[in-house]
Amino acid sequence: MPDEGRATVNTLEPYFMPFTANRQFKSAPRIVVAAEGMHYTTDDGRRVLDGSAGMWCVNAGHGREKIVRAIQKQAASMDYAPAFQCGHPGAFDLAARLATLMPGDLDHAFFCNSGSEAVDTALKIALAYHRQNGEAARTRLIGRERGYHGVGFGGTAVGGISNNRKQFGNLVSGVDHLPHTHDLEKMAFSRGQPEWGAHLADALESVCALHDPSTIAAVIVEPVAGSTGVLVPPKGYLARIREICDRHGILLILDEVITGFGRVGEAFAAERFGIEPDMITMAKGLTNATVPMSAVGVSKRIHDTLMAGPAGVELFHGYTYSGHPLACAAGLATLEVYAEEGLFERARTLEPVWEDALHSLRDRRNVIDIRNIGLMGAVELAPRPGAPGARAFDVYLGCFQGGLMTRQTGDTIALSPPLIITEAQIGELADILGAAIDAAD
Ligand code: PXG
Repeated sequence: MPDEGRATVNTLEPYFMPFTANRQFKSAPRIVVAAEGMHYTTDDGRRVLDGSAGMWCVNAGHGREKIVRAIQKQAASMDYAPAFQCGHPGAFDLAARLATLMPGDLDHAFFCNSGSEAVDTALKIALAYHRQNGEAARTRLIGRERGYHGVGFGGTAVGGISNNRKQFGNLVSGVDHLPHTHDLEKMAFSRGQPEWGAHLADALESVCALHDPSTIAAVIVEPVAGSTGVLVPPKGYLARIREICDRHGILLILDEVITGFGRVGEAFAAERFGIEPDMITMAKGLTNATVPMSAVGVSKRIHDTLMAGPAGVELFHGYTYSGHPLACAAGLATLEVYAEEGLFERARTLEPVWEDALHSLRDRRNVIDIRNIGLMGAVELAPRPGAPGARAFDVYLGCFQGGLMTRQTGDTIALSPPLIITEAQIGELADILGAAIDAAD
């Protein structure tokens, strides 16, 4: 093992860990110290197969030399450039590159640093767009139950995961939610998109009728709801959401923080599902998670509307680190790796193998659903009576001990390996997961 893999932790206490049971973790920590290709190395020298691409973000696998070198070169030549009233080539180049990848008339990119920032930015752009159009009453934002849109005020408010909301009260007024699309009775063990459920999109018509569409600025949904446990959209559902938005002048924001960059076999899920959003939020795979970066893809129509405003700054919004030079260098190199290695296509090619491997776990104890699309998947377990999430957490721990990194959300184990995974590694992943499910009572 290289020297840098021998890092140790001297004290655990001062680090207040995010989305983690701090007390539980610190009583039995899981520390990783190195990563290469499809594997992490733990502090006790074990190799762990990465079944979750970090947290849905390391799409090209770990330690990619081209990306590492691009970051090193950029850090050595210009570490930082002011983001406001000043530019550097990387930001323009990366925006131009993204414009060629994005669907429909999305042809501009606004850079931020996290998915949460991208979501809050997109929501603010929606408000600014309507105001500029003379429709200042359009302030209502519509999310969906079980949606995850990060942890900013806007993203938490439109998000629909109860645990993420209940500590914080009412964050933003004028928010409503569509119903989620998951129904175990109607769609358990669907392979790919469920046949049932397109009509659930009609709830948006009811929301429009309730509030009057002239008060609604935007609808934001994940094409495939990731964090909540991989809810694949029913066939026809997203197209119906698009139609209803169009009918009422409502902007449609697709949150592709997880689904972007090949996760479902195309640059963006919008393409896979055949719909054209007005904005796309993206992050994670944009830089292969090497340097924090996110972006909002903005349509020509929205951009042109804002550019037609009064002279001067068109959008009073931005971050010190918008378009950070290191992130741009990482992003450009990452997009080259995806293209050179055909990783988006690879996800599509591997999808049937992935699907079969996951669904082979169908008859294991306590498995009540398996869902998949692209190289995303989830195995849902029956909750232990009176202890929601406990069984899946034991499976998560069992996988980690058995040499597999997964994500646990509620009673679901979620999976999203790097797109470089081999067929043999898909088999290995299913074996370790199956054994962990068997071992959990
Ligand atoms: N939108 C979506 C759809 C996301 O999945 C965010 C926004 C926020 O991104 P940031 O970069 O602010 O975290 C996300 C993030 C998990 C998990 O395992 C998912 C996310 C983050 C961490 C863990 O479910 N998604």
